[in-house]
Amino acid sequence: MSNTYYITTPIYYTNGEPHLGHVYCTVCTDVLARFHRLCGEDVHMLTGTDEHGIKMVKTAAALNTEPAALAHKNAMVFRDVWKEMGIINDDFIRTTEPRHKLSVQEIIRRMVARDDIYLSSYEGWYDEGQEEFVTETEAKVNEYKSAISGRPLLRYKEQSYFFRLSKYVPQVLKHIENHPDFVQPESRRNEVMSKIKAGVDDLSISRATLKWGIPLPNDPEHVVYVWIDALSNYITALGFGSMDETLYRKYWPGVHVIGKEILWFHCVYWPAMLLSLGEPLPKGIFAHGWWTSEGKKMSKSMGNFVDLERLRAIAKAYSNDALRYYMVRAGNFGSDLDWTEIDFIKSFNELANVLGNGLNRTIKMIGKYRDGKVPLVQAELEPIDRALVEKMDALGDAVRAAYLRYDLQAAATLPLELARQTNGYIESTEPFKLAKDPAKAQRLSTVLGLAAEAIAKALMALIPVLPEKAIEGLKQFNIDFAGKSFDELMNAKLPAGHQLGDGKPLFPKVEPSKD
Ligand code: ME8
Repeated sequence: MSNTYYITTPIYYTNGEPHLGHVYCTVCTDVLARFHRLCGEDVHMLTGTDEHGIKMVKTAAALNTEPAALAHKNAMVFRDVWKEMGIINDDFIRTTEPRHKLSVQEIIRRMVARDDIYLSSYEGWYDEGQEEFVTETEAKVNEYKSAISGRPLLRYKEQSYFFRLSKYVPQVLKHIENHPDFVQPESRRNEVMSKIKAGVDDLSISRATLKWGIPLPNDPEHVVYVWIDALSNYITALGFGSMDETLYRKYWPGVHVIGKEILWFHCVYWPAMLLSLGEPLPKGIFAHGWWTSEGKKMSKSMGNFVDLERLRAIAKAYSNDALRYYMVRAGNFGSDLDWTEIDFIKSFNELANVLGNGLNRTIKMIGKYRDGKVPLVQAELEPIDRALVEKMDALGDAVRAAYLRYDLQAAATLPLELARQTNGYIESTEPFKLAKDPAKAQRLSTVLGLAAEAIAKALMALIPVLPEKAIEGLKQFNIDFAGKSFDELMNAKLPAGHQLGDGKPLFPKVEPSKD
């Protein structure tokens, strides 16, 4: 079985800077990538920027600049912010790069050679915010406004090349039906299937009235429709259609993590394009939900927009990992979510009081009562010990299963539950009292040994979600995690006599900011 794992985010539009939605999607993708990396898989994670299309042209004009300049400026912000936030993307693709453009042209050439592209004319509705053609029925339902932004749809009438989408749609539908995991969550899969069954026309894939895009190889007066250009990124970044297809051969097919509003493009257009090319379909497409902020749609005019500046300030004050944890735990991966300042603070306090405190008191007590050396757990266990052991022994499998079903929320909260149980265990077993009675020395060793092991397990299981803090915590345990797989870590025992490092608060208290 292949040991590779290819995972992608959408490539984001460069008409603005990254915001909460972009950061959320990239963080979740990074969490999944880190988990698979930790399992020893050869992971390749891709993100990047989608720089063409009418939206870019219009935004640039409004800002009195050129699309290329605007794209470059924002692409650099996206690229740098992922570094700043500790995202490990193996590549960053920009649709204005020659490697992408050449490969897209090759893709079109192959589709033309298959007779899957023909010249005709398009007359219909277009949602410029979404860069999406909208059918008359959908347009009417939404009163000729965008279903996403609410802005009026535009009427387009122009000559255009078309892709024979309808030819491939039955095959796409069959694939979705035969592969229940292809589109997740299930509610989204059902949504796509019913929309397909309602009928799908061929797709206009070129624009003659737009200059900002990739020229069609067979007719350079036209540029490639931005979604055909953008979707191709998942394989152009791997060198598809170039002189060197090594990465493509190695990593494709992959898993696409996207937001629910771009499901249709990924589940219908993209598989149909791949079928036309005779290439394998993606392994899976996972659509996550949308964020609102303080109960309302995020909007700059409403003042509830969670922009980059806000996210940076939070990460600076509370750490990148506190932000990651909040986002992953805020709701089920796949459901809509709501950002609130109060919930963020609650989630930070959970990290500090449950995980940080569990770690700190364990290290401190072992320092105080056992010279910082992990004590020997006695063979004879009491029911309360056994309950803790059961929980820690089950953690690895439970977390793995959660990741494999894309349940990132459970993957993040299960280790916290173990830490919570450990705190309760310490409170019930009262090691500070045991320490006063020399006859209870062995009991104290068991309690401290088990508490240490449980907290260490919780930290190990949290590495994908809290890459900085989990490792900082493991360093306090003096555990060398480098090169160890998830299974090895989850099965590791802290040997008696193992010398712990110094304890210090993992999530220090943050003074409320004055502004
Ligand atoms: O659609 N809540 O780019 P984009 C959650 N270029 N996620 C959100 C969000 C919100 N409020 N807002 C945005 C595009 N996102 C195309 C993609 S891919 C071949 C081309 C996230 O800049 C979510 O993941 O509009 C969504 O799919 C993505 O940002 C869209 O980013």
